Amino acid sequence: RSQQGFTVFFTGLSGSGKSTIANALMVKLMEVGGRPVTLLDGDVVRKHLSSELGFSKEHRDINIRRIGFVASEITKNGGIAICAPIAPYAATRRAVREMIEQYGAFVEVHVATSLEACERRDRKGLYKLAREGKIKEFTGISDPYDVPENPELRIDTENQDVDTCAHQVLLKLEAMGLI
Ligand code: GGZ
Repeated sequence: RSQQGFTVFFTGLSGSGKSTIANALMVKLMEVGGRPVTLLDGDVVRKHLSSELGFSKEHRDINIRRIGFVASEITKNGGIAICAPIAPYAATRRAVREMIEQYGAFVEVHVATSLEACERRDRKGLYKLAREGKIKEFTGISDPYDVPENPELRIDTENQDVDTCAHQVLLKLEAMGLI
Protein backbone atom coordinates (compact mmCIF):
# COMPACT_ATOMS: atom_id res chain seq x y z
CA ARG A 1 0.00 0.00 0.00
CA SER A 2 1.08 3.55 -0.71
CA GLN A 3 2.69 5.21 2.29
CA GLN A 4 2.69 8.70 0.87
CA GLY A 5 0.96 11.29 3.02
CA PHE A 6 -1.74 13.44 1.52
CA THR A 7 -4.16 16.28 2.18
CA VAL A 8 -7.82 16.39 1.18
CA PHE A 9 -8.74 20.06 0.97
CA PHE A 10 -12.47 20.78 0.83
CA THR A 11 -13.53 24.24 -0.32
CA GLY A 12 -17.02 25.69 -0.70
CA LEU A 13 -19.52 28.22 0.61
CA SER A 14 -20.75 28.46 4.21
CA GLY A 15 -23.38 25.77 4.68
CA SER A 16 -22.32 23.86 1.56
CA GLY A 17 -21.79 20.66 3.57
CA LYS A 18 -17.97 20.66 3.80
CA SER A 19 -17.83 19.68 7.49
CA THR A 20 -20.44 16.96 7.16
CA ILE A 21 -18.71 15.34 4.18
CA ALA A 22 -15.29 15.78 5.80
CA ASN A 23 -16.50 13.97 8.92
CA ALA A 24 -17.99 11.11 6.88
CA LEU A 25 -14.75 10.84 4.92
CA MET A 26 -12.71 10.75 8.13
CA VAL A 27 -14.74 7.78 9.40
CA LYS A 28 -14.20 5.91 6.12
CA LEU A 29 -10.45 6.62 6.09
CA MET A 30 -10.09 5.46 9.69
CA GLU A 31 -11.78 2.20 8.68
CA VAL A 32 -9.20 1.77 5.90
CA GLY A 33 -6.54 2.15 8.60
CA GLY A 34 -2.77 2.32 8.29
CA ARG A 35 -2.25 6.04 8.67
CA PRO A 36 -3.47 8.59 11.22
CA VAL A 37 -6.24 10.89 10.00
CA THR A 38 -6.43 14.50 11.22
CA LEU A 39 -9.48 16.67 10.57
CA LEU A 40 -8.86 20.42 10.42
CA ASP A 41 -12.40 21.72 10.33
CA GLY A 42 -13.11 25.42 9.68
CA ASP A 43 -14.95 25.98 12.95
CA VAL A 44 -12.43 24.13 15.10
CA VAL A 45 -9.43 25.86 13.50
CA ARG A 46 -11.03 29.25 14.00
CA LYS A 47 -11.59 28.44 17.68
CA HIS A 48 -8.18 26.98 18.50
CA LEU A 49 -5.67 28.22 15.92
CA SER A 50 -7.11 31.46 14.51
CA SER A 51 -9.24 32.87 17.30
CA GLU A 52 -7.93 36.41 16.84
CA LEU A 53 -8.78 36.51 13.12
CA GLY A 54 -11.80 38.01 11.34
CA PHE A 55 -12.96 37.70 7.75
CA SER A 56 -11.04 40.36 5.82
CA LYS A 57 -9.06 39.05 2.84
CA GLU A 58 -5.88 39.41 4.86
CA HIS A 59 -7.22 37.47 7.84
CA ARG A 60 -8.78 34.72 5.71
CA ASP A 61 -5.43 34.31 3.94
CA ILE A 62 -3.57 33.99 7.25
CA ASN A 63 -6.14 31.44 8.42
CA ILE A 64 -5.80 29.34 5.26
CA ARG A 65 -1.99 29.47 5.35
CA ARG A 66 -2.01 28.25 8.95
CA ILE A 67 -4.27 25.36 7.99
CA GLY A 68 -1.97 24.67 5.03
CA PHE A 69 1.09 24.65 7.25
CA VAL A 70 -0.39 22.16 9.70
CA ALA A 71 -1.61 19.98 6.81
CA SER A 72 1.83 20.09 5.20
CA GLU A 73 3.48 18.88 8.43
CA ILE A 74 0.98 16.02 8.69
CA THR A 75 1.50 15.16 5.01
CA LYS A 76 5.29 15.30 5.43
CA ASN A 77 5.07 12.71 8.21
CA GLY A 78 3.00 10.33 6.08
CA GLY A 79 -0.37 11.14 7.62
CA ILE A 80 -3.71 12.15 6.17
CA ALA A 81 -4.99 15.71 6.70
CA ILE A 82 -8.58 16.64 5.90
CA CYS A 83 -9.20 20.40 5.75
CA ALA A 84 -12.62 22.02 5.45
CA PRO A 85 -12.45 25.83 5.37
CA ILE A 86 -14.30 28.08 2.89
CA ALA A 87 -10.91 29.12 1.40
CA PRO A 88 -12.50 31.62 -1.01
CA TYR A 89 -9.36 32.83 -2.79
CA ALA A 90 -7.89 30.78 -5.66
CA ALA A 91 -4.39 32.25 -5.22
CA THR A 92 -4.28 31.23 -1.56
CA ARG A 93 -5.50 27.72 -2.36
CA ARG A 94 -2.74 27.48 -4.97
CA ALA A 95 -0.12 28.59 -2.42
CA VAL A 96 -1.30 25.89 -0.02
CA ARG A 97 -1.23 23.33 -2.82
CA GLU A 98 2.39 24.22 -3.59
CA MET A 99 3.33 24.01 0.10
CA ILE A 100 1.82 20.53 0.43
CA GLU A 101 2.91 19.06 -2.91
CA GLN A 102 6.53 19.31 -1.72
CA TYR A 103 5.71 16.43 0.63
CA GLY A 104 2.77 14.49 -0.79
CA ALA A 105 -0.49 14.75 -2.68
CA PHE A 106 -2.96 17.63 -2.52
CA VAL A 107 -6.52 16.69 -3.38
CA GLU A 108 -8.75 19.72 -3.83
CA VAL A 109 -12.46 18.93 -3.52
CA HIS A 110 -14.97 21.59 -4.47
CA VAL A 111 -18.21 21.13 -2.54
CA ALA A 112 -20.25 22.75 -5.27
CA THR A 113 -23.52 23.49 -3.45
CA SER A 114 -25.00 26.59 -5.08
CA LEU A 115 -25.43 29.85 -3.19
CA GLU A 116 -29.19 29.47 -3.72
CA ALA A 117 -29.22 26.07 -2.01
CA CYS A 118 -26.98 27.22 0.87
CA GLU A 119 -29.17 30.25 1.42
CA ARG A 120 -32.39 28.22 1.18
CA ARG A 121 -31.14 25.81 3.87
CA ASP A 122 -29.54 28.59 6.00
CA ARG A 123 -28.95 26.14 8.87
CA LYS A 124 -27.30 28.72 11.14
CA GLY A 125 -29.30 31.76 10.01
CA LEU A 126 -26.13 33.48 8.82
CA TYR A 127 -27.34 34.21 5.28
CA LYS A 128 -30.36 36.07 6.65
CA LEU A 129 -28.09 38.16 8.87
CA ALA A 130 -25.74 38.78 5.93
CA ARG A 131 -28.65 39.93 3.72
CA GLU A 132 -29.72 42.30 6.49
CA GLY A 133 -26.18 43.70 6.61
CA LYS A 134 -25.70 42.43 10.18
CA ILE A 135 -22.73 40.30 9.12
CA LYS A 136 -20.30 42.13 6.86
CA GLU A 137 -17.99 40.53 4.29
CA PHE A 138 -20.08 37.37 4.11
CA THR A 139 -18.88 34.93 1.46
CA GLY A 140 -21.25 34.75 -1.49
CA ILE A 141 -23.32 37.73 -0.35
CA SER A 142 -20.94 40.63 0.23
CA ASP A 143 -17.57 38.93 -0.23
CA PRO A 144 -16.12 36.91 -3.13
CA TYR A 145 -15.78 33.17 -3.68
CA ASP A 146 -13.47 32.12 -6.52
CA VAL A 147 -14.95 28.92 -7.96
CA PRO A 148 -12.15 26.32 -8.29
CA GLU A 149 -11.29 25.86 -11.97
CA ASN A 150 -9.41 22.57 -11.82
CA PRO A 151 -10.15 20.76 -8.56
CA GLU A 152 -9.29 17.06 -8.40
CA LEU A 153 -12.98 16.51 -7.65
CA ARG A 154 -16.19 18.51 -7.71
CA ILE A 155 -19.12 17.14 -5.76
CA ASP A 156 -22.81 17.78 -6.16
CA THR A 157 -24.56 17.79 -2.78
CA GLU A 158 -27.93 18.84 -4.14
CA ASN A 159 -28.80 15.52 -5.79
CA GLN A 160 -27.04 12.96 -3.59
CA ASP A 161 -26.65 12.23 0.12
CA VAL A 162 -23.62 12.74 2.39
CA ASP A 163 -22.51 9.12 2.29
CA THR A 164 -22.49 9.10 -1.52
CA CYS A 165 -20.46 12.33 -1.57
CA ALA A 166 -17.89 10.94 0.88
CA HIS A 167 -17.73 7.70 -1.13
CA GLN A 168 -16.89 9.67 -4.29
CA VAL A 169 -13.91 11.21 -2.50
CA LEU A 170 -12.79 7.76 -1.37
CA LEU A 171 -13.03 6.46 -4.96
CA LYS A 172 -10.96 9.42 -6.17
CA LEU A 173 -8.26 8.69 -3.57
CA GLU A 174 -8.19 5.07 -4.73
CA ALA A 175 -7.95 6.11 -8.37
CA MET A 176 -5.02 8.37 -7.47
CA GLY A 177 -3.27 5.45 -5.77
CA LEU A 178 -3.30 7.15 -2.38
CA ILE A 179 -5.22 4.48 -0.47
C1 GGZ B 1 -18.06 33.61 5.80
C2 GGZ B 1 -18.40 33.45 8.07
C3 GGZ B 1 -18.36 34.83 8.17
C4 GGZ B 1 -18.16 35.60 7.00
C5 GGZ B 1 -18.68 34.03 10.16
N1 GGZ B 1 -18.00 34.96 5.83
O1 GGZ B 1 -21.22 28.07 8.15
P1 GGZ B 1 -20.17 28.30 9.17
O2 GGZ B 1 -20.21 29.77 9.72
O3 GGZ B 1 -19.99 27.36 10.27
O4 GGZ B 1 -18.84 28.44 8.37
C6 GGZ B 1 -18.44 29.78 8.17
C7 GGZ B 1 -17.14 30.00 8.90
C8 GGZ B 1 -16.07 30.33 7.86
O5 GGZ B 1 -14.81 30.21 8.42
P2 GGZ B 1 -13.58 29.70 7.54
O6 GGZ B 1 -12.42 29.69 8.44
O7 GGZ B 1 -13.94 28.44 6.86
O8 GGZ B 1 -13.47 30.87 6.45
S1 GGZ B 1 -12.19 31.22 5.56
O9 GGZ B 1 -11.76 29.98 4.88
O10 GGZ B 1 -12.68 32.22 4.57
O11 GGZ B 1 -11.14 31.77 6.42
C9 GGZ B 1 -19.47 30.66 8.92
C10 GGZ B 1 -18.65 31.57 9.79
O12 GGZ B 1 -17.30 31.09 9.78
N2 GGZ B 1 -18.60 32.96 9.33
N3 GGZ B 1 -18.53 35.20 9.50
N4 GGZ B 1 -18.13 36.94 7.03
N5 GGZ B 1 -18.27 32.83 6.89
